[in-house]
Amino acid sequence: MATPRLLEIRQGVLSKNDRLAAELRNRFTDSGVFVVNLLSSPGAGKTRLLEETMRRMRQHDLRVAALVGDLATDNDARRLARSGAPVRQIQTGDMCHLEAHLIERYLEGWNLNDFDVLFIENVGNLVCPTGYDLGEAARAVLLSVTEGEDKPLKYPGAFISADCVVVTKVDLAEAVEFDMRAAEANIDSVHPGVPLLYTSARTGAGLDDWIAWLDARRRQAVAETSSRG
Ligand SMILES: Nc1nc2c(ncn2[C@@H]2O[C@H](COP(=O)(O)OP(=O)(O)OP(=O)(O)O)[C@@H](O)[C@H]2O)c(=O)[nH]1
Ligand SMILES: [Mg+2]
Repeated sequence: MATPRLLEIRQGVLSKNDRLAAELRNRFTDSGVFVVNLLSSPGAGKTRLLEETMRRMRQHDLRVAALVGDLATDNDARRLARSGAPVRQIQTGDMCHLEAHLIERYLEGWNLNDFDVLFIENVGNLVCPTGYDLGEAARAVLLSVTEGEDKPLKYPGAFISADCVVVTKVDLAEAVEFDMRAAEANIDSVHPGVPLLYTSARTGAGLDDWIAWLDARRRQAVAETSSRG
């Protein structure tokens, strides 16, 4: 058991973001909301995947909400709000990632008990968001087939931090001569064993598997919380 002095030192070492993220994580756990942070390079298909995911989850009576980060515009929030779910846009100005204090601020006025799942779409960037914990229970990193197979090798940090990797836009794989086996080997070399999912938000391929993965993680989180009493 750590002494109070040791705890003090440990807390001092934690960055401000990490402390705030830990507080958020406790709030999310207490409220029973499962929080997913989505990371990818710009245009990999985060919003399109979320549009489909949120629509389908709502059809299954899951209460979903989303926060979405971009440097400018509220385009993505407007797209996601079409699902009928509560959505808020976070405009970061010149910041290429979301931070825990922004999540805290943009949650104000929402009752977390009203949600089963909260999605956080991070700013499109495979570098900056990686080191910023937002208190999420799961982090999904998207790799679209149009980016090329080598991105996991070039931007390993994001893939190492992932709880799952979603290969998106698989309907375009053949047209862009995407080498799926090479991509899988690259992902596995930076994060051995990470769960891989394959989706096309356009055709609907793989969406059931993705939603089943989310659901399994959510149920696991709920079970862990209730076993802690
Ligand atoms: N063919 C095809 N196009 C897709 C798919 N998913 C997304 N797109 C298209 O790819 C483009 C970018 O998709 P978005 O969902 O806006 O990507 P994003 O990651 O949210 O982009 P940022 O928020 O700007 O980083 C849009 O034109 C989408 O319609 C897919 O599965 N198949
Ligand atoms: Mg987007």
